[in-house]
Amino acid sequence: MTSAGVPTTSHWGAYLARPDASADGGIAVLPHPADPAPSPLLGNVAGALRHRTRVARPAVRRGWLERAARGLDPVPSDRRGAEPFVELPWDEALDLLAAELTRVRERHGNEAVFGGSYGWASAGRFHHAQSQLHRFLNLYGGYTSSRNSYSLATSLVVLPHIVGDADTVLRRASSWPTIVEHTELIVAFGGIPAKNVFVTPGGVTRHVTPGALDALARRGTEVVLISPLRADLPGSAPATDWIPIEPATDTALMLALAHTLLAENLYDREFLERCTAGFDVFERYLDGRADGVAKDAAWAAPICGVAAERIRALARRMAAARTLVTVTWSLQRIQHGEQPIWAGIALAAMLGQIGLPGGGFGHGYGSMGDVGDHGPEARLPHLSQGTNPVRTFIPVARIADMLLHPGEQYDYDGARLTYPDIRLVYWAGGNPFHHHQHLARLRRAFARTDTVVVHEPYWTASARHADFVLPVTTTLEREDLGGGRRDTHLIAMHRAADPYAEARDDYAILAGLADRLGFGEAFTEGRSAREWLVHLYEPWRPSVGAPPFEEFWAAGQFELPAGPEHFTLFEHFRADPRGAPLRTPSGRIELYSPTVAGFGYPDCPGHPVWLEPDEWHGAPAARRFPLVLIANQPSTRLHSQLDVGPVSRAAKVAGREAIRLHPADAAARGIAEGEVVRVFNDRGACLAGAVLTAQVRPGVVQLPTGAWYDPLPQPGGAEPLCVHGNPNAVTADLPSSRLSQGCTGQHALVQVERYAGDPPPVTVTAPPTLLRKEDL
Ligand SMILES: Nc1nc2c(c(=O)[nH]1)N[C@H]1C(S)=C(S)[C@@H](COP(=O)(O)OP(=O)(O)OC[C@H]3O[C@@H](n4cnc5c(=O)[nH]c(N)nc54)[C@H](O)[C@@H]3O)O[C@H]1N2
Ligand SMILES: Nc1nc2c(c(=O)[nH]1)N[C@H]1C(S)=C(S)[C@@H](COP(=O)(O)OP(=O)(O)OC[C@H]3O[C@@H](n4cnc5c(=O)[nH]c(N)nc54)[C@H](O)[C@@H]3O)O[C@H]1N2
Ligand SMILES: [Mo]
Repeated sequence: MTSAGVPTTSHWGAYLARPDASADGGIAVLPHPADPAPSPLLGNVAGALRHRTRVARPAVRRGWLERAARGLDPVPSDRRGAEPFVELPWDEALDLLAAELTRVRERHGNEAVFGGSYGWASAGRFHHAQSQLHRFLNLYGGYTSSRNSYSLATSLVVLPHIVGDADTVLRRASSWPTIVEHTELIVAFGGIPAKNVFVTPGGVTRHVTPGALDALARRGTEVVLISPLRADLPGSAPATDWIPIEPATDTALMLALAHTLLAENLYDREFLERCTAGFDVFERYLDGRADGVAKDAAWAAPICGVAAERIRALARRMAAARTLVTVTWSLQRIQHGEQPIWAGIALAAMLGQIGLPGGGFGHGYGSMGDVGDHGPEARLPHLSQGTNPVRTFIPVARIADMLLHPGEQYDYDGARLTYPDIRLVYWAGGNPFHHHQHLARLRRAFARTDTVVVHEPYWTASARHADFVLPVTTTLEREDLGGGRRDTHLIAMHRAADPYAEARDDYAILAGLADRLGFGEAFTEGRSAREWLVHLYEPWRPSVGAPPFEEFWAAGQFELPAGPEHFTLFEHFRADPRGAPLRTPSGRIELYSPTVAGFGYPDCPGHPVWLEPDEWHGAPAARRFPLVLIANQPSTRLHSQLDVGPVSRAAKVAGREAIRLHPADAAARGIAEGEVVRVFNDRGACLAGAVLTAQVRPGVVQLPTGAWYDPLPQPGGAEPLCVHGNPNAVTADLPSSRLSQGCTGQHALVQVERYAGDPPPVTVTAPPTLLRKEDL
């Protein structure tokens, strides 16, 4: 602990907080002294802590409460998100909710409760909202859950078929020090976006990627940036080449690079024979024997907007150097997102450098802070969630399909699943009205259920679309143990501020419900939150040689034992593919998977292929909606978190989220810098503030995710207009494929026009209308 403040952590890094009456929010925020590259996102914390959009008291949607007052059961309602809320004392709200949980379980069974509750919540090992909720719902008798993430669903499903598991690729990625030392050429599909690397689930104390990018620049390592956006590689990096590829066409480019290696005999046949399976099938597709079309550079050039000679030259450079092929996570967050992952691995396999220091394949450098980090791989203390007696689950991004189509069947990774009939949706620590696609459709989906419960510190769009909104504390208002993947420290998260208004910890809220439902003792095990911290810490500490709890707490942190600095993905497998096989059926890298082929999915055959998506320049819809929108991660916040914070607010243009467009596209539409524009397609529309830059490919516009959704009803049954700039107003709710059913929110076809007249005001920066019971 230092006099500078008390230690705490966040998904964007550890920091110190000090009460300071003169500062915004009454708190001063300082970077952790051990962090060489603190996140700019720290600047959102103080100004958001006491923002007027904090939820002050439990609140229930008026229409829901009125039925309850008349002794009627709740029913589906499209008034969700349109009605005022009534504030209630905690006891009344919890009594009502406990009764509703009992009704749903008795009438419809546990499967009717959707408790997937996807989302990032906050750092902290004990107060982790999803863990708390899942533990609660398991004791309640179970719930329909969700599987995988919006981040990575497609990779999580396809990687096991290609290389045996996803974890190795994600958690044992070649370390930055090894790359800095050995790599001569990085071919970065999606770039290495520096804006993203401050974030790691659970937080880190020492951010390593910014320093690694500087070191690459000093060494003069060549980096080829393949992205529609120049900003995906920091200016300091020696990007010998910016290849502003057409969005969604990376697979075609990868195939053409692979074809060039094949045609010019620049590939490593010995590696392919020793370490991969199915190259012969892939080869027949590449050279055109399979379908009559050679996937050569001339074929790819018009698809991906890169000249054929440039493709061939790049392939030759790759074969002549120690080359690392990296693919960001964004590339799999589109339709057929399996293909750039599979094709990227096939390309790296043909180069024959997988498992060699500085060579091979990487997934997520610049997507998440821990990819390439060589911090300790310690197992951190964690709260047991128990087991869920209900087996029903959905792939996470199928939420709206589930709510709209109960009883319908669908495919998933070789299985045939059925959507359950959900009557109650329970969310703690996520913002579906930020993270899901086609939000107007999600509104209709939420309208189909009886009751929606949301725990939130803030009046987010998801809170506004709920029936029960229960105010929760933020990390600064409670005590916890903090640490993330590859973190160097376990942080003693001290309380730095009193809970806002009547906010309670998720734990306390669920304990109150558990009491009413008769399993209070099983849920709390009789422990206070502080007692839980000791309970989680003490049995864990011998594994890392940490001191007793009181000592750790007073010190404010514990530095975990360091691990090796240098390691290379798949080094052991490469050295001895028989002795250290992969967990694929063949034990090798499967460039053709008989398992996937056996599923018979046209949208994900058994080897990497080029498949046209719906949302790209070549689609029929592009005639009406000619711009490809990239809806990527915001540089000014984590998703939708703290959108009301100063760093996020400062980047708004005309009060809306900034959309970047090429000056030529703007000129063609009469749009000037700083003007409000309307971004639209058949699925909806949003407003945004125009920023003109030649650093985006013409025909491409970029609007990051996370502006709080602010839907304004439109006349004539049109979809609502989000006046604030949430791109999920226009994205499509389409799965990546039948194999993985992943999120495809990264791309959407849109048109953009100048907004004529006075743009309607943003309303989400103030709370919704709140009534008292006496007002009813
Ligand atoms: N179009 C498009 N959409 C996307 C993406 C994309 O690329 N394009 N990316 C997707 C990705 S990768 C992701 S991971 C998702 C992210 O989607 P989410 O994880 O849902 O987004 P967050 O804004 O982090 O939501 C977390 C919510 O938890 C609340 N919260 C914080 N701490 C606590 C707590 O202690 N208790 C409780 N109860 N609540 C808390 C926050 O206020 C916030 O509202 O978005 C996805 N959506
Ligand atoms: N500041 C900040 N950092 C974050 C997050 C955040 O919300 N804020 N979220 C975190 C989370 S949960 C996740 S999952 C990761 C996500 O990590 P990613 O999914 O990798 O991140 P994105 O920013 O969505 O996309 C990275 C880049 O890919 C490029 N790109 C998009 N489409 C294409 C394409 O078709 N071809 C090529 N070649 N490039 C393309 C875009 O220009 C974009 O900037 O980020 C994490 N980091
Ligand atoms: Mo994510």
